[in-house]
Amino acid sequence: MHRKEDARFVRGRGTYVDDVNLPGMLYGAVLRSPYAHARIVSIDTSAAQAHPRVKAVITGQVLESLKLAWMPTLSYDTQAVLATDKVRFQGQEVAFVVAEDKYSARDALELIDVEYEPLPAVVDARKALDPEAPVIRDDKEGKANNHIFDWSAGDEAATDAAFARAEVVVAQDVLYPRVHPAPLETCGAVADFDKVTGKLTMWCNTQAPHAHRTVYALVAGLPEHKIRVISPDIGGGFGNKVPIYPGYVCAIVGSIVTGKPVKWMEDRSENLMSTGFARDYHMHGEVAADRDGKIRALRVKVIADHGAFNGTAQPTKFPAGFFHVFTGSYDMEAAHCAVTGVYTNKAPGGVAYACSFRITEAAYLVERLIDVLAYELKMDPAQLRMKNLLKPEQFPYPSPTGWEYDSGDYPKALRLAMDIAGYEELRKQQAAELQNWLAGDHTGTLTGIGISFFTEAVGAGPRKHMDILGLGMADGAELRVHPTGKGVLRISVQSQGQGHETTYAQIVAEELGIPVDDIEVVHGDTDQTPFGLGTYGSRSTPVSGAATAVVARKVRERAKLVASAMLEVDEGDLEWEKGRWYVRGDREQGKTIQEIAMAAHSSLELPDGVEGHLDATTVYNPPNLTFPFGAYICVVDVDPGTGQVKVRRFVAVDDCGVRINPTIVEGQVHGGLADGVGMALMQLIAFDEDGNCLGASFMDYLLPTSVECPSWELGETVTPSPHHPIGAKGVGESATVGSPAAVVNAVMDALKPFGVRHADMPLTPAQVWRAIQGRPLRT
Ligand code: MCN
Ligand code: CUN
Repeated sequence: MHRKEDARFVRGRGTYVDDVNLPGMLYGAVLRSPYAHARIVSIDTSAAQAHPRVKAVITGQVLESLKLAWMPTLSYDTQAVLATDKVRFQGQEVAFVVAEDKYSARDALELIDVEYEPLPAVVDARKALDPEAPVIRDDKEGKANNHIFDWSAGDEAATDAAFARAEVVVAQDVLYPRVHPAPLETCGAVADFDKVTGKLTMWCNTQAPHAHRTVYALVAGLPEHKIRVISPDIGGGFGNKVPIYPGYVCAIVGSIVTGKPVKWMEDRSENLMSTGFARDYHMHGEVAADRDGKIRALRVKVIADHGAFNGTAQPTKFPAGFFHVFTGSYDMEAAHCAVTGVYTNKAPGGVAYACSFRITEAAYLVERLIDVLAYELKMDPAQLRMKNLLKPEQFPYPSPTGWEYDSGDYPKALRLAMDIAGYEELRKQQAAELQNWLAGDHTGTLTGIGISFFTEAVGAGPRKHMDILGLGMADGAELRVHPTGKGVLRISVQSQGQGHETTYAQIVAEELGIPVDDIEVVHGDTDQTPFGLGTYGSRSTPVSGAATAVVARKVRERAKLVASAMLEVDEGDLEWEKGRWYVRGDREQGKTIQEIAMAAHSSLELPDGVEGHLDATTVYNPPNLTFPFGAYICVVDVDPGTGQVKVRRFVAVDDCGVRINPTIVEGQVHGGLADGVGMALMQLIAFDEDGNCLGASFMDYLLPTSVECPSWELGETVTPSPHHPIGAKGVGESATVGSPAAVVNAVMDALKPFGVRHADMPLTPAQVWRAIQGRPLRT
């Protein structure tokens, strides 16, 4: 089925935040710090105030008087809305100008005179805890270093014992560098505070409207029922639109101060420089194994760069997100990871870009380690994986770090990917090609074949274990069937391009037999939808998708009672088939869901205790996460002369359980694969030693295009989730989680004859070329 929402998108009729224009609306612009670390000596706003079209200039000092200079982050830290004492990263918000048009607002920024006293910056996370490192967060009482948290998972003693016994131990430092989700639409908001009603309406492209509303209520002290957050069409989120940014708060304050609606939209550089980035994990991984390749244990130490404010969004109990699924898809005795989070003079964030709460980092690490082990043991990486993959009969599988994988058939997925790729044949071609190279024919490129196998944990989450800022992660859903049999579904999650208006209508259609075009999905408006924590961590299908199936089943049960009154039979005598209840043994005697809907609203006398109308509500608290998985194979051509990498082929076999809309799933996978190729080969938010951001435009921060992407070759297996009402697992981040390792493994495979075991992403031509310099080709 085609996506319903595309009817407006392909006609250019979507409504994005920047399309919201209110009468009398003013425009805001943010003055940002040119320094990564500096003390603010003074701020003179008088010239800006005097600009004829400027309506307000807000500084940290103004906010301080309103007790709004600092706001809580989603990780129980604090973040400056506008800097008061110091600036702590380049691009940090220093002042906010509100003017009659956006050009005047920008012009007025240049009239603000800020005197800074530059301080040394902490750029390398691995040096953040050095005793001589400047202290970034001296706003926190008694804080004398840049330490945020230490967190660990797994059994350390058992892991150490397994390492002590091991025949083979290999270690590898692996960096997952800082990247940025870079959605095409940048972040923005229109805040409209009505002084008469005391109601704040906030149009803003957030992925989590309800969570934002609650946080605004807590921060600004506004009553929650007087806040309406509307998240209209969104041009891509990828996790970038989960946090609350200072710009949003400034827009709200601007509206309160001026009494007019205030619009704030970032430009591209502001988005890349100051909003939620992703990754920045410095990982040291070790694997213990037998000489025949049987893995015994994994041990990992991580330094996590969280930037200047700990603004990541992850369930409270898990400061490193779900990184502790780093044992991946493999069977082993023991595992342990220790993660240390540190402050640096960089933009805050850390959990974004289809991260699955840090599973991207975890999957990349373990898949690199497996290849490093294969390199040392001189084993084929596919064989090594097959030897260690979990077996179907091990599910539900309790992992050494505390997860319970719900279902899977891993060897089948890997075998299918190998068959689609023609793996054995590829290896033969590669060997022949290498012989030519060794014989002196250096005219062509070198083939590399890379495999990755990933397991994700998505659908946060069981309320018992998971909350964000104390808010449990259950999702509400409401379904109302009108008298004529048309339905409205209201859900708490919000689409940034994933096609929710289609897929959730499909779930209702499947459960009730109402045509999919007769169901409207309402989302993204806190006044119109039930509470829920929003879209991220591929949780919509596992949580809100389940809520949708459950609420539709409740309506079906209600319809049964109405049908029993209509047919004058006992409800126990009714059978369901898609779209109607009928009398068991007499198929002719039945009522369609549309007939039942009309009757439910009519004068028909209903049995005692049965309410009229046809609707239901539910709150779904998932019993467990869902564990999608996949097997990816990438084939690259590497030119040793230039370091250029071309992705020749990419095979992706995904298993996300039952697929609601196969086309949308394929689209999700295509997008994620492009993301993975981009991260592996070209994307990087880099900094110089003073903390200047070097990646703040699309000239420097390279996104992949169709030119760099091959024609994806997809395959699928279907292992339903046993605990999800329709057996579906999330898929929105799978390909981004799984694909970088396949690309990097492929490039390393091509470089193996040069004796190269590992090089860090992004594998730009320069990075690849450097890795092989001074290394003669050998077998
Ligand atoms: N789906 C399906 N069958 C399944 C699983 C999913 O048909 N078994 C469909 C779903 O119904 C939904 C889509 O696939 O329409 C993605 O579902 P899901 O995996 O539940 O992920 P979410 O809807 O929660 O989306 C979030 C996820 C995340 S966290 C990021 S980051 C990301 C991603 O989605 N950001 C995206 N994909 C994106 N796609 C677009 N176009 N834009 C983004 O910003
Ligand atoms: Cu981590 S990026 Mo998605 O969960 O919105």
